[in-house]
Amino acid sequence: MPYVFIGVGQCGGGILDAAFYDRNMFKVAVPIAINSATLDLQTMKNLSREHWVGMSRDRGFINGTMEGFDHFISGGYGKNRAKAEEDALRHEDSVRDIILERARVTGSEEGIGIAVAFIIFALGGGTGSGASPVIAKVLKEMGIPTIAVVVLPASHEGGLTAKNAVESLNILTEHVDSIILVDNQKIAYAESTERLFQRYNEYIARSLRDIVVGTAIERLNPAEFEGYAPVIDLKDTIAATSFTLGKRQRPGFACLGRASERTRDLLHYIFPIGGYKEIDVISLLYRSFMKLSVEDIRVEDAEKNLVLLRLPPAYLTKAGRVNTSMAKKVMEEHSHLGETHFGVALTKRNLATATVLLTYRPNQISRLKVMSQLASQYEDVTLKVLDEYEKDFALGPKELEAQE
Ligand SMILES: Nc1nc2c(ncn2[C@@H]2O[C@H](COP(=O)(O)OP(=O)(O)OP(=O)(O)O)[C@@H](O)[C@H]2O)c(=O)[nH]1
Ligand SMILES: [Mg+2]
Repeated sequence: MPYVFIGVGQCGGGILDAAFYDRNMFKVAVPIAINSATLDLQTMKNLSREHWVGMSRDRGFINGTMEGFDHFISGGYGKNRAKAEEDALRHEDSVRDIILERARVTGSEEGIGIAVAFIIFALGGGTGSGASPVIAKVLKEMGIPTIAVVVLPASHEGGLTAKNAVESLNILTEHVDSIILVDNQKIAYAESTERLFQRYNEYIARSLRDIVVGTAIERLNPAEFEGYAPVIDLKDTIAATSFTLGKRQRPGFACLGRASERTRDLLHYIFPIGGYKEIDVISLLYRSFMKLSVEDIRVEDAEKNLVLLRLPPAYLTKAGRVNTSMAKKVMEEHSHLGETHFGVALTKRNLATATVLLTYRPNQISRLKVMSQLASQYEDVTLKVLDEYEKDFALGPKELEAQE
Protein backbone atom coordinates (compact mmCIF):
# COMPACT_ATOMS: atom_id res chain seq x y z
CA MET A 1 0.00 0.00 0.00
CA PRO A 2 1.94 2.98 -1.16
CA TYR A 3 1.73 6.52 0.04
CA VAL A 4 1.77 9.25 -2.54
CA PHE A 5 3.69 12.49 -2.00
CA ILE A 6 2.75 15.25 -4.40
CA GLY A 7 4.68 18.53 -4.45
CA VAL A 8 3.21 21.30 -6.58
CA GLY A 9 4.99 24.48 -7.70
CA GLN A 10 8.44 25.65 -6.75
CA CYS A 11 8.03 25.54 -3.01
CA GLY A 12 6.11 22.25 -3.01
CA GLY A 13 8.77 20.71 -5.22
CA GLY A 14 11.52 21.98 -2.91
CA ILE A 15 10.03 20.37 0.19
CA LEU A 16 9.19 17.18 -1.71
CA ASP A 17 12.75 16.93 -3.02
CA ALA A 18 14.16 17.43 0.48
CA ALA A 19 11.89 14.69 1.83
CA PHE A 20 13.27 12.15 -0.67
CA TYR A 21 16.86 12.90 0.29
CA ASP A 22 16.51 9.77 2.45
CA ARG A 23 16.26 6.83 0.03
CA ASN A 24 14.07 4.98 2.54
CA MET A 25 11.27 7.25 1.46
CA PHE A 26 11.15 5.54 -1.93
CA LYS A 27 10.33 2.26 -0.16
CA VAL A 28 7.06 3.61 1.19
CA ALA A 29 6.06 6.54 -0.93
CA VAL A 30 5.75 7.54 -4.57
CA PRO A 31 6.95 11.10 -5.25
CA ILE A 32 5.21 13.24 -7.85
CA ALA A 33 6.61 16.72 -8.58
CA ILE A 34 4.17 18.89 -10.51
CA ASN A 35 5.24 22.22 -11.97
CA SER A 36 4.59 24.61 -14.82
CA ALA A 37 8.27 25.57 -15.15
CA THR A 38 10.96 23.07 -16.16
CA LEU A 39 13.62 25.31 -14.63
CA ASP A 40 12.11 24.79 -11.18
CA LEU A 41 11.97 21.02 -11.67
CA GLN A 42 15.62 21.00 -12.70
CA THR A 43 16.70 22.43 -9.34
CA MET A 44 15.63 19.23 -7.57
CA LYS A 45 18.50 17.03 -6.41
CA ASN A 46 16.79 13.78 -5.54
CA LEU A 47 13.94 13.45 -7.98
CA SER A 48 14.69 12.67 -11.59
CA ARG A 49 12.54 13.26 -14.67
CA GLU A 50 10.47 10.10 -14.23
CA HIS A 51 9.00 11.72 -11.11
CA TRP A 52 8.10 14.98 -12.85
CA VAL A 53 4.74 16.07 -14.14
CA GLY A 54 4.45 19.20 -16.25
CA MET A 55 1.46 21.47 -16.33
CA SER A 56 0.61 23.87 -19.11
CA ARG A 57 -2.25 25.84 -20.56
CA ASP A 58 -2.58 23.84 -23.78
CA ARG A 59 -1.46 20.38 -22.83
CA GLY A 60 -2.64 20.01 -19.28
CA PHE A 61 -0.64 17.51 -17.22
CA ILE A 62 2.12 15.62 -19.03
CA ASN A 63 4.82 13.13 -18.06
CA GLY A 64 8.36 14.38 -17.40
CA THR A 65 9.78 11.81 -19.81
CA MET A 66 7.67 12.97 -22.73
CA GLU A 67 9.59 14.23 -25.72
CA GLY A 68 9.62 18.00 -25.94
CA PHE A 69 8.71 18.35 -22.26
CA ASP A 70 11.14 21.20 -21.56
CA HIS A 71 9.75 23.10 -24.51
CA PHE A 72 6.08 22.68 -23.53
CA ILE A 73 6.57 23.32 -19.83
CA SER A 74 8.29 26.65 -19.61
CA GLY A 75 6.01 29.47 -18.57
CA GLY A 76 4.92 29.25 -14.97
CA TYR A 77 1.79 31.06 -13.82
CA GLY A 78 3.51 34.07 -12.26
CA LYS A 79 1.28 34.15 -9.16
CA ASN A 80 -1.85 33.92 -11.30
CA ARG A 81 -3.77 31.49 -9.10
CA ALA A 82 -7.07 31.68 -11.00
CA LYS A 83 -5.44 30.73 -14.27
CA ALA A 84 -3.67 27.72 -12.77
CA GLU A 85 -6.91 26.61 -11.13
CA GLU A 86 -8.80 26.91 -14.38
CA ASP A 87 -6.23 24.84 -16.29
CA ALA A 88 -6.14 22.19 -13.58
CA LEU A 89 -9.92 21.91 -13.61
CA ARG A 90 -9.92 21.53 -17.37
CA HIS A 91 -7.42 18.67 -17.17
CA GLU A 92 -8.61 16.95 -13.99
CA ASP A 93 -8.87 13.57 -15.69
CA SER A 94 -5.28 13.50 -16.84
CA VAL A 95 -3.93 14.29 -13.37
CA ARG A 96 -6.05 11.50 -11.96
CA ASP A 97 -4.66 9.05 -14.54
CA ILE A 98 -1.11 10.14 -13.83
CA ILE A 99 -1.51 9.61 -10.07
CA LEU A 100 -2.94 6.13 -10.63
CA GLU A 101 -0.22 5.25 -13.12
CA ARG A 102 2.62 6.48 -10.91
CA ALA A 103 1.28 4.68 -7.87
CA ARG A 104 0.92 1.64 -10.15
CA VAL A 105 -2.54 0.88 -8.95
CA THR A 106 -5.51 -0.07 -11.06
CA GLY A 107 -9.22 0.36 -10.70
CA SER A 108 -11.04 3.62 -10.71
CA GLU A 109 -13.70 3.20 -8.09
CA GLU A 110 -13.06 2.37 -4.46
CA GLY A 111 -10.08 0.58 -2.96
CA ILE A 112 -7.53 2.40 -5.06
CA GLY A 113 -4.67 1.06 -2.97
CA ILE A 114 -3.13 4.37 -2.02
CA ALA A 115 -3.27 4.47 1.76
CA VAL A 116 -2.62 8.17 2.27
CA ALA A 117 -1.66 11.07 0.02
CA PHE A 118 0.33 14.15 0.97
CA ILE A 119 0.00 17.28 -1.11
CA ILE A 120 2.65 19.93 -0.50
CA PHE A 121 2.59 23.47 -1.90
CA ALA A 122 2.90 27.19 -1.20
CA LEU A 123 -0.36 29.07 -0.81
CA GLY A 124 0.94 32.40 -2.10
CA GLY A 125 2.03 31.61 -5.68
CA GLY A 126 0.13 30.61 -8.81
CA THR A 127 0.83 27.01 -9.79
CA GLY A 128 0.76 25.34 -6.37
CA SER A 129 -1.93 27.57 -4.92
CA GLY A 130 -4.24 27.18 -7.92
CA ALA A 131 -3.75 23.58 -9.02
CA SER A 132 -3.38 21.85 -5.64
CA PRO A 133 -6.94 22.29 -4.35
CA VAL A 134 -8.13 20.75 -7.65
CA ILE A 135 -5.72 17.83 -7.21
CA ALA A 136 -6.96 17.47 -3.63
CA LYS A 137 -10.50 17.25 -4.97
CA VAL A 138 -9.40 14.51 -7.40
CA LEU A 139 -7.77 12.59 -4.52
CA LYS A 140 -10.91 12.94 -2.44
CA GLU A 141 -13.05 11.63 -5.29
CA MET A 142 -10.76 8.61 -5.44
CA GLY A 143 -11.40 8.06 -1.74
CA ILE A 144 -7.79 8.66 -0.72
CA PRO A 145 -7.24 10.21 2.74
CA THR A 146 -5.22 13.36 2.12
CA ILE A 147 -2.94 15.50 4.26
CA ALA A 148 -2.09 18.94 2.86
CA VAL A 149 1.21 20.55 3.86
CA VAL A 150 0.86 24.22 2.96
CA VAL A 151 3.24 27.16 3.19
CA LEU A 152 1.80 30.47 4.37
CA PRO A 153 3.42 33.55 2.86
CA ALA A 154 5.13 36.04 5.16
CA SER A 155 3.10 39.21 5.77
CA HIS A 156 5.57 41.48 3.95
CA GLU A 157 4.96 39.54 0.72
CA GLY A 158 1.85 41.64 0.30
CA GLY A 159 -1.80 41.59 -0.70
CA LEU A 160 -1.75 39.45 -3.83
CA THR A 161 0.12 36.64 -2.08
CA ALA A 162 -2.28 36.84 0.88
CA LYS A 163 -5.29 36.80 -1.45
CA ASN A 164 -3.95 33.72 -3.22
CA ALA A 165 -3.41 32.04 0.15
CA VAL A 166 -6.92 32.78 1.39
CA GLU A 167 -8.63 31.73 -1.85
CA SER A 168 -6.59 28.55 -2.04
CA LEU A 169 -7.37 27.65 1.58
CA ASN A 170 -11.07 28.36 1.08
CA ILE A 171 -11.23 25.60 -1.53
CA LEU A 172 -8.66 23.26 0.00
CA THR A 173 -10.52 22.89 3.32
CA GLU A 174 -13.44 21.33 1.45
CA HIS A 175 -11.32 18.51 0.09
CA VAL A 176 -8.63 17.40 2.52
CA ASP A 177 -8.60 15.57 5.83
CA SER A 178 -5.79 17.51 7.50
CA ILE A 179 -3.88 20.71 6.98
CA ILE A 180 -0.33 21.10 8.26
CA LEU A 181 0.80 24.73 8.23
CA VAL A 182 4.31 25.93 7.49
CA ASP A 183 4.67 29.66 8.01
CA ASN A 184 7.24 31.71 6.12
CA GLN A 185 6.83 34.46 8.74
CA LYS A 186 9.10 32.24 10.84
CA ILE A 187 12.00 33.11 8.55
CA ALA A 188 10.84 36.58 7.54
CA TYR A 189 13.24 38.41 9.85
CA ALA A 190 16.33 36.94 8.29
CA GLU A 191 18.50 38.97 5.93
CA SER A 192 18.01 36.68 2.98
CA THR A 193 14.84 34.64 3.15
CA GLU A 194 15.59 32.87 -0.11
CA ARG A 195 18.76 31.35 1.23
CA LEU A 196 16.90 30.12 4.26
CA PHE A 197 14.26 28.36 2.16
CA GLN A 198 16.43 25.33 1.67
CA ARG A 199 17.18 24.93 5.35
CA TYR A 200 13.56 25.50 6.29
CA ASN A 201 12.43 23.00 3.64
CA GLU A 202 14.86 20.46 5.07
CA TYR A 203 13.48 20.97 8.57
CA ILE A 204 9.90 20.38 7.38
CA ALA A 205 10.97 17.45 5.21
CA ARG A 206 12.80 15.81 8.10
CA SER A 207 9.75 16.13 10.34
CA LEU A 208 7.46 14.59 7.72
CA ARG A 209 9.98 11.87 7.04
CA ASP A 210 10.23 10.95 10.71
CA ILE A 211 6.49 10.42 10.83
CA VAL A 212 6.33 8.48 7.56
CA VAL A 213 9.48 6.36 7.81
CA GLY A 214 9.14 5.93 11.58
CA THR A 215 5.60 4.63 11.38
CA ALA A 216 5.96 2.59 8.19
CA ILE A 217 9.46 1.11 8.08
CA GLU A 218 11.18 1.39 11.40
CA ARG A 219 8.19 0.53 13.46
CA LEU A 220 8.80 -1.62 16.49
CA ASN A 221 7.21 -4.73 17.85
CA PRO A 222 5.97 -3.71 21.32
CA ALA A 223 6.29 -7.32 22.55
CA GLU A 224 10.06 -7.13 22.17
CA PHE A 225 10.46 -4.16 24.45
CA GLU A 226 10.10 -3.57 28.15
CA GLY A 227 9.05 0.03 28.23
CA TYR A 228 5.84 1.75 27.18
CA ALA A 229 6.21 1.88 23.41
CA PRO A 230 2.95 2.14 21.47
CA VAL A 231 2.88 1.99 17.68
CA ILE A 232 1.09 4.60 15.61
CA ASP A 233 0.53 4.96 11.87
CA LEU A 234 -0.56 7.56 9.34
CA LYS A 235 -4.21 6.96 10.24
CA ASP A 236 -3.32 8.30 13.69
CA THR A 237 -1.74 11.29 12.01
CA ILE A 238 -5.00 12.05 10.26
CA ALA A 239 -7.05 11.49 13.41
CA ALA A 240 -4.74 13.80 15.35
CA THR A 241 -5.06 16.55 12.75
CA SER A 242 -8.76 16.54 11.97
CA PHE A 243 -12.01 17.22 13.82
CA THR A 244 -15.25 15.31 13.88
CA LEU A 245 -18.15 17.71 14.31
CA GLY A 246 -21.36 15.74 14.41
CA LYS A 247 -21.27 13.52 11.36
CA ARG A 248 -19.02 15.93 9.60
CA GLN A 249 -15.29 15.51 9.29
CA ARG A 250 -13.29 18.73 9.12
CA PRO A 251 -9.57 19.27 8.66
CA GLY A 252 -7.69 20.56 11.66
CA PHE A 253 -4.96 23.17 11.30
CA ALA A 254 -1.76 21.69 12.65
CA CYS A 255 1.77 22.91 13.10
CA LEU A 256 4.90 20.80 13.19
CA GLY A 257 7.79 20.79 15.61
CA ARG A 258 10.88 18.62 15.80
CA ALA A 259 13.86 18.40 18.11
CA SER A 260 16.72 15.94 18.13
CA GLU A 261 19.63 14.97 20.31
CA ARG A 262 22.67 12.82 19.67
CA THR A 263 22.57 9.64 21.67
CA ARG A 264 26.32 9.02 21.70
CA ASP A 265 29.18 11.41 22.15
CA LEU A 266 31.87 11.75 19.53
CA LEU A 267 34.24 9.24 21.11
CA HIS A 268 31.61 6.56 20.87
CA TYR A 269 31.09 7.26 17.22
CA ILE A 270 34.68 6.25 16.69
CA PHE A 271 34.50 3.21 19.00
CA PRO A 272 30.87 2.22 18.70
CA ILE A 273 30.46 -0.01 21.73
CA GLY A 274 27.62 0.93 24.05
CA GLY A 275 28.05 4.36 25.45
CA TYR A 276 24.52 5.66 25.06
CA LYS A 277 23.86 8.93 26.82
CA GLU A 278 20.89 9.54 29.03
CA ILE A 279 18.14 11.26 27.04
CA ASP A 280 15.81 13.70 28.73
CA VAL A 281 12.78 13.11 26.58
CA ILE A 282 10.73 15.79 28.34
CA SER A 283 13.18 18.52 27.48
CA LEU A 284 13.28 17.11 23.95
CA LEU A 285 9.51 17.62 23.77
CA TYR A 286 9.72 21.19 25.07
CA ARG A 287 12.45 21.94 22.55
CA SER A 288 10.17 20.74 19.75
CA PHE A 289 7.49 23.14 21.07
CA MET A 290 10.01 25.97 20.71
CA LYS A 291 10.45 25.22 17.03
CA LEU A 292 6.85 25.08 15.81
CA SER A 293 6.31 25.78 12.14
CA VAL A 294 3.84 28.63 12.74
CA GLU A 295 4.48 32.07 14.25
CA ASP A 296 2.50 33.23 17.33
CA ILE A 297 1.19 29.84 18.35
CA ARG A 298 0.17 29.15 21.93
CA VAL A 299 1.23 25.62 22.73
CA GLU A 300 -1.27 25.40 25.58
CA ASP A 301 -4.19 26.17 23.20
CA ALA A 302 -3.84 23.00 21.10
CA GLU A 303 -7.03 20.98 20.75
CA LYS A 304 -5.28 17.67 20.13
CA ASN A 305 -1.82 16.46 19.30
CA LEU A 306 0.47 13.71 18.13
CA VAL A 307 4.03 12.88 19.03
CA LEU A 308 6.38 10.35 17.56
CA LEU A 309 9.58 9.57 19.44
CA ARG A 310 12.30 7.85 17.43
CA LEU A 311 14.95 6.15 19.49
CA PRO A 312 17.75 3.63 19.04
CA PRO A 313 16.48 0.24 20.32
CA ALA A 314 18.83 0.30 23.36
CA TYR A 315 16.63 2.95 24.99
CA LEU A 316 13.63 0.67 25.03
CA THR A 317 15.23 -2.34 26.68
CA LYS A 318 15.03 -3.17 30.37
CA ALA A 319 18.14 -1.18 31.07
CA GLY A 320 16.93 1.60 28.81
CA ARG A 321 16.59 4.98 30.37
CA VAL A 322 13.74 6.70 28.57
CA ASN A 323 10.57 7.39 30.49
CA THR A 324 8.03 7.28 27.69
CA SER A 325 4.94 7.28 29.93
CA MET A 326 6.03 10.59 31.41
CA ALA A 327 6.32 12.00 27.90
CA LYS A 328 2.82 10.87 27.11
CA LYS A 329 1.55 12.66 30.20
CA VAL A 330 3.17 15.91 29.09
CA MET A 331 1.44 15.64 25.72
CA GLU A 332 -1.92 14.91 27.36
CA GLU A 333 -1.54 18.05 29.44
CA HIS A 334 -1.22 19.97 26.18
CA SER A 335 -4.50 18.89 24.62
CA HIS A 336 -7.84 20.63 25.34
CA LEU A 337 -9.83 17.69 24.04
CA GLY A 338 -7.68 15.19 25.92
CA GLU A 339 -6.67 13.51 22.68
CA THR A 340 -3.03 12.56 22.32
CA HIS A 341 -1.67 10.14 19.75
CA PHE A 342 1.55 8.89 21.19
CA GLY A 343 3.95 6.66 19.32
CA VAL A 344 7.46 5.31 19.62
CA ALA A 345 9.50 4.09 16.66
CA LEU A 346 13.04 2.90 16.16
CA THR A 347 15.96 4.42 14.38
CA LYS A 348 19.28 3.01 13.30
CA ARG A 349 20.90 6.39 13.69
CA ASN A 350 22.54 7.62 16.88
CA LEU A 351 19.83 10.16 17.28
CA ALA A 352 16.78 10.60 19.49
CA THR A 353 14.03 12.72 17.97
CA ALA A 354 10.66 14.06 19.02
CA THR A 355 8.32 15.12 16.23
CA VAL A 356 5.08 16.77 17.30
CA LEU A 357 1.92 17.91 15.56
CA LEU A 358 -0.28 20.33 17.50
CA THR A 359 -3.76 20.84 16.06
CA TYR A 360 -5.89 23.97 16.32
CA ARG A 361 -9.13 25.48 15.14
CA PRO A 362 -8.37 28.12 12.52
CA ASN A 363 -9.53 30.92 14.81
CA GLN A 364 -6.83 30.06 17.34
CA ILE A 365 -4.08 30.75 14.82
CA SER A 366 -3.42 34.48 14.66
CA ARG A 367 -1.42 34.19 11.44
CA LEU A 368 -4.54 32.93 9.63
CA LYS A 369 -6.42 36.01 10.84
CA VAL A 370 -3.60 38.24 9.62
CA MET A 371 -3.73 36.53 6.20
CA SER A 372 -7.48 37.05 6.00
CA GLN A 373 -7.12 40.76 6.86
CA LEU A 374 -4.34 41.31 4.33
CA ALA A 375 -6.38 39.57 1.64
CA SER A 376 -9.53 41.56 2.36
CA GLN A 377 -7.60 44.83 2.10
CA TYR A 378 -6.49 43.76 -1.36
CA GLU A 379 -9.78 42.35 -2.61
CA ASP A 380 -13.15 41.43 -1.22
CA VAL A 381 -12.21 38.00 0.07
CA THR A 382 -11.87 36.51 3.55
CA LEU A 383 -10.88 33.17 5.02
CA LYS A 384 -14.17 31.32 5.42
CA VAL A 385 -13.09 28.77 8.00
CA LEU A 386 -12.38 31.42 10.65
CA ASP A 387 -16.12 31.84 11.24
CA GLU A 388 -17.40 28.49 10.08
CA TYR A 389 -15.49 26.42 12.60
CA GLU A 390 -16.47 28.63 15.52
CA LYS A 391 -20.13 28.21 14.63
CA ASP A 392 -19.79 24.43 14.44
CA PHE A 393 -17.79 24.21 17.63
CA ALA A 394 -20.41 26.31 19.44
CA LEU A 395 -23.15 23.84 18.54
CA GLY A 396 -24.04 20.95 20.81
CA PRO A 397 -24.03 17.34 19.58
CA LYS A 398 -27.82 17.41 18.94
CA GLU A 399 -27.67 20.55 16.82
CA LEU A 400 -24.77 19.13 14.85
CA GLU A 401 -26.78 15.99 14.24
CA ALA A 402 -29.70 18.09 13.02
CA GLN A 403 -27.43 19.91 10.59
CA GLU A 404 -27.05 16.85 8.42
N1 LIG B 1 9.35 27.73 2.71
C1 LIG B 1 9.53 27.96 1.40
N2 LIG B 1 8.78 28.90 0.79
C2 LIG B 1 8.95 29.10 -0.54
C3 LIG B 1 9.89 28.37 -1.29
N3 LIG B 1 9.83 28.81 -2.57
C4 LIG B 1 8.88 29.76 -2.61
N4 LIG B 1 8.34 29.95 -1.37
C5 LIG B 1 7.21 30.85 -1.01
O1 LIG B 1 6.10 30.39 -1.78
C6 LIG B 1 5.32 31.43 -2.31
C7 LIG B 1 5.39 31.38 -3.81
O2 LIG B 1 5.10 30.08 -4.22
P1 LIG B 1 5.92 29.28 -5.32
O3 LIG B 1 5.96 27.86 -4.89
O4 LIG B 1 7.18 29.96 -5.64
O5 LIG B 1 4.91 29.47 -6.54
P2 LIG B 1 4.46 28.42 -7.63
O6 LIG B 1 3.51 27.46 -7.04
O7 LIG B 1 5.65 27.86 -8.31
O8 LIG B 1 3.60 29.36 -8.60
P3 LIG B 1 4.03 30.37 -9.77
O9 LIG B 1 3.51 31.68 -9.29
O10 LIG B 1 3.29 29.86 -10.95
O11 LIG B 1 5.50 30.31 -9.94
C8 LIG B 1 5.89 32.67 -1.68
O12 LIG B 1 5.13 32.94 -0.52
C9 LIG B 1 7.34 32.31 -1.32
O13 LIG B 1 7.78 33.04 -0.24
C10 LIG B 1 10.66 27.39 -0.62
O14 LIG B 1 11.50 26.68 -1.21
N5 LIG B 1 10.44 27.22 0.71
MG1 LIG C 1 6.83 28.71 -9.91
